[in-house]
Amino acid sequence: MPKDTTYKFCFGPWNLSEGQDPYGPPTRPVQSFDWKLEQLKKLGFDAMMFHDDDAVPDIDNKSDAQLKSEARALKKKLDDAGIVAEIVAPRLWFDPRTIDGAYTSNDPKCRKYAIERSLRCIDVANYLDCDLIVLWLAREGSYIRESKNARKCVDYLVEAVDKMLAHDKKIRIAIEPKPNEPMDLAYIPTIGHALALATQTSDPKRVGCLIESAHAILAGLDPADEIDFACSFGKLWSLHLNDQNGLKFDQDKPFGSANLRVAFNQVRALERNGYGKKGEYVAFDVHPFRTTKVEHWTAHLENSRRTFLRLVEKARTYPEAEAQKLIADRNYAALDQLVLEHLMGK
Ligand code: XUL
Ligand code: MN
Repeated sequence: MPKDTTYKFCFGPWNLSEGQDPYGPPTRPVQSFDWKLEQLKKLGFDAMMFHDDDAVPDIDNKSDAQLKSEARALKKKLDDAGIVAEIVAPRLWFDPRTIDGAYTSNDPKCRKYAIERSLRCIDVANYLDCDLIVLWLAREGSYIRESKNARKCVDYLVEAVDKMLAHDKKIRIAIEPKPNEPMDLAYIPTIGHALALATQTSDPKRVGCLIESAHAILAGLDPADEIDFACSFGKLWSLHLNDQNGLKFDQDKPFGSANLRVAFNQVRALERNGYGKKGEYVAFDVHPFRTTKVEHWTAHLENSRRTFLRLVEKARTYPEAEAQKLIADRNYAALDQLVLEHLMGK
């Protein structure tokens, strides 16, 4: 495998999923967290990303003391394995209180639950020595527009983020936008929305974003442009690379699987912005195909990293001078072919 020291790699326990989808049960036996951590270490990844209840299962039924002791036990396990906790994300889409949204639910009791759960998520992050919370705003949107007041919902989102910022003066928050699924339409569908929301909060410096390739594609955008946009604000603090074949359910395919050129351009964007140099991780939010056999369970992660590293080589060996000449001559047909030839190799 190509070697590179610029980038550190990460995935979450959910990326070793068991194959269940809305239409069928698991296709691989359920595995323990310890097994997943062991795979991560064996594959030579550097960090693990967590939902709050990946770290402390059944978190809502645990006391603060239990939360502390379980999170600390996990931290020890990670230390022993030499693995860092990259991010912690509150899972705000499972509990019955989040049926109609979490921070943007019409029911004030439900909004209160969502905020309290998020503050506990920050506590978990602290015990894991992690200063980055990711907010995937899963149910912050609507199925029908008339069911919620979208103007009020923006205020609710700002209020929730402000409560988190006040709870811990060092915590940073990265918003992970996604335009749809599970909602018909989400309130924060793109990086532009996420960064605009950040400016409304009490401490915009501590609010940034996470780009997921598939989510950008679902929004009809090019993930490379999203990367450049976020980086121009210094706001790209985490990354979920994967792939997506057009506008359908969120596929979380291996990086580069659907469109190698789009993947190449993401890597070029990361390279030109120096992503990773401030300690940011490259995470793969990819899932095994449902058909995957137990013995091939980690292949999508290894393959994504391999493709990423090969594309780093392609980005670094891109014939820049030749490309610049073609750009100066506005000969984009030749430029187009230059890119394809470079990707195809000899
Ligand atoms: C959902 C998604 C999540 C987040 C973490 O589409 O990508 O896995 O990355 O909550
Ligand atoms: Mn993701």
